[in-house]
Amino acid sequence: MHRFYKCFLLVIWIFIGKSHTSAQQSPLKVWYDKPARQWEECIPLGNGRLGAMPDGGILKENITLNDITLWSGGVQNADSPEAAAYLPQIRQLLFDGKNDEAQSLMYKSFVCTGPGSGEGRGSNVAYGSYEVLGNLHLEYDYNVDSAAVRPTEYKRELSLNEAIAKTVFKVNGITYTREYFVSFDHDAIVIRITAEKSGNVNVALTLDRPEKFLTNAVGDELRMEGQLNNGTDGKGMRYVARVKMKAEGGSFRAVNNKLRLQNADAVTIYVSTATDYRNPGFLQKSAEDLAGAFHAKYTSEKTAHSKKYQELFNRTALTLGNDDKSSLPTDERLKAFTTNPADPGLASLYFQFGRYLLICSTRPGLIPPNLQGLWANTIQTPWNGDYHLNINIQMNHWPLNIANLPMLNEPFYELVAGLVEPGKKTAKVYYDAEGWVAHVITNVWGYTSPGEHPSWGSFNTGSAWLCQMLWTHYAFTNDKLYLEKIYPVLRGSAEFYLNTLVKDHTTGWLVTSPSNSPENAFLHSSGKAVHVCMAPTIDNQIIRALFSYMIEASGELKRDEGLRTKLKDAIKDIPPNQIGKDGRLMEWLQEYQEVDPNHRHVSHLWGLYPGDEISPGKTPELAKAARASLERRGDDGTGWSLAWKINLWARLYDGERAYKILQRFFRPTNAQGFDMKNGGGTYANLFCAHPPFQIDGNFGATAGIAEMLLQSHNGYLEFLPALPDAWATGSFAGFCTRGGATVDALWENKKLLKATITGTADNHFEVKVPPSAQVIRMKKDQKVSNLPVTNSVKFHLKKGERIEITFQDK
Ligand code: FUC
Repeated sequence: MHRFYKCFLLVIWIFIGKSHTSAQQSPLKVWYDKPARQWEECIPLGNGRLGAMPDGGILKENITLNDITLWSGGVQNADSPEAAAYLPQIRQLLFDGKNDEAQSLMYKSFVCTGPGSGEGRGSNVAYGSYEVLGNLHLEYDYNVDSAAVRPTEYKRELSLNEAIAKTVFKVNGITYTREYFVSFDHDAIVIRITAEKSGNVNVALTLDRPEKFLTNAVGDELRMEGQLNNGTDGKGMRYVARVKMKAEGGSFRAVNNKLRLQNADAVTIYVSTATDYRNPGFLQKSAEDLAGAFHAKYTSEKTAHSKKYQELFNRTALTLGNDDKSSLPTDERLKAFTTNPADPGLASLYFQFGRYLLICSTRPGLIPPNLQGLWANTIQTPWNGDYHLNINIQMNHWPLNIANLPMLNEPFYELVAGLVEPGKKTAKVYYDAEGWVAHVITNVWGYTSPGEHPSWGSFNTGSAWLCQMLWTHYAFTNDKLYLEKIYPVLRGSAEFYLNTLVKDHTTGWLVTSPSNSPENAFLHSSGKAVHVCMAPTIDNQIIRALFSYMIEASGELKRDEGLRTKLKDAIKDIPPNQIGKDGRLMEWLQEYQEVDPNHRHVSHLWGLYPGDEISPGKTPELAKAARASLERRGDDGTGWSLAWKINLWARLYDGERAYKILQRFFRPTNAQGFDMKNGGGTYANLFCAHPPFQIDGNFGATAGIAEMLLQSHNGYLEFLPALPDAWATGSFAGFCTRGGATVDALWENKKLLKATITGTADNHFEVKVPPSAQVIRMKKDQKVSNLPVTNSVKFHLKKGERIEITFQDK
């Protein structure tokens, strides 16, 4: 290895060693040399509530505005009271192998009342849709004829280190600079425009949205207000957006729906928004937010903003090798990666971009990132921009534990906890069962009924999957107070499945019925493509996980002994994972032939990831079968499907294959519209393309990159379990592990050199020593011990205690 690079790594390591919380590889930039030509080329900014996406246009600029709470629709009762009456008959048909008939009956009976999600176009029905807040239009004048405006030295960039975007260019020899951020300090959007030469800033502002708005200049403020459709009496959510300019010099006028500033030296524009979602004082609140930002000094606001953001962002660092290609504009860099993936810096940038997106799209006290995080540019967001429970909302939260953003679990917890009450009703109405359940889709209004079409809408194990996510957060934090908090949610979910599992007389197993393997169909003996079935593999894996967590939690908290006994009995009868004649892990209880062998959902591999019941070490036969299934599904897919496969290959310890999928995942696209098969890729602004844009893929791949470097689901820490050659030398800091610790690591030529584990909770830990290495030294509390060669090292850490392990080649 080059000597310089070695020194560089050492310096990074010392830096990391000092305090991983302040460590950060730098600088992390996404950048372009031209304005955005479509929305998916715009830089996304956000502060967990407000979003802004400037296109960086020269004469005209559009900034798409978002507020994560802005939803049409409203609370409704979509439970169908007749459904439960059909349940025995549907189940009997399934026991009799008449899945086609069971399905026909379900299509008639086991759906919601009303239009449900409106087939994914629910903005005008009660289900509602996440909607764009509006568009801020800026018109610029450069004191020359607009036809003569020829910008040079154009650059548009986002600093991930600061959460600030910038557009810089020259017109007529004058440098113009625009800075944009969505303040984590005063909860407002801030845009500052300066010209190198005084008196050269000319800008006019208007504010609108595609419908349901009224914009007026009120004094020197531009105000847009409106009310969305709730799908019943039309009187849905109310919102307000306010814009104000702070001019430095020049002449300002506010007329009708326009603010105009001429010949100023500089201007700072402030935007605040609010909705009445759980916020009756929203008008007042938005006025206060605007005033707070407006009266702060720009430089202080900017510094305070970045500082608050960095409290979260700087909790990890990652280097995967050289970052030479950062000199390419990001869109060019993506293109280059398709032909030559020797750009390890792109993966580390993407990892940190994923963390950036998560920090920007949710915050404690609010709601979790939706299908598009917080960014949408239409009234009818694809699939209503809602929360899908059969992969999407879960994937959105995959990185938060390992990538050290534990505080962002809170909005997710709140959303799930909010489903318990409506979900209890749904459980009673459809299944006559205790406990709570949600089906495939939910929104900010607590929707728990099945969707309007049972082929996808009747899958009900998503709610148990939500519980698995809640539990996983506990596994990472070992926080007993949090366990107390989630316990009732888990218990209610376990009660539901305990109540609804039925005994299959042929096998004696306890099965879910009716169900489906998310969105996939099989060829039934009737010759028809059928979705409806009993006990698809994913159900068995998820319910087994839920029951085992509940057994552990109730034991830990010394509660519900009776329930614990029941769960212990039931868990033994849940169908095991089965391997088919072709060596693949079976997706269904029977060895059906799937209609689409390359289907994007890889649901039956849930037990491999995100679950933990299949692993090459613990269950080698099942891992082999999972591999065979994955081979058959192929290496292509939609954005989130590719992201899931990265995690799955990582769990199979196949770093090269995971990297190959990452290369496919980074394939540049500007796709508009829907592609349900193999259209996955990455837009120029690094948003993931399903297509359309869906943020789950961003978060899934972020988690996948981390999963290639550190795993802890087997009860011990595994370093570099799926390291591709492309990342032969690198380091990370501040990753989190199950048990409650943060972890730093340094490696070279694919050999682990050093690891540091710092307790965030009191616990026992075990580190698996990579096969080619041996531990030479452990240092804890300044006490150094030289160790004999073993396969693993075990130690106890108290919160705040740190252990340093040095490795060398055998
Ligand atoms: C699930 C997936 C689709 C899409 C949608 C939002 O239904 O099967 O691919 O991601 O959610």
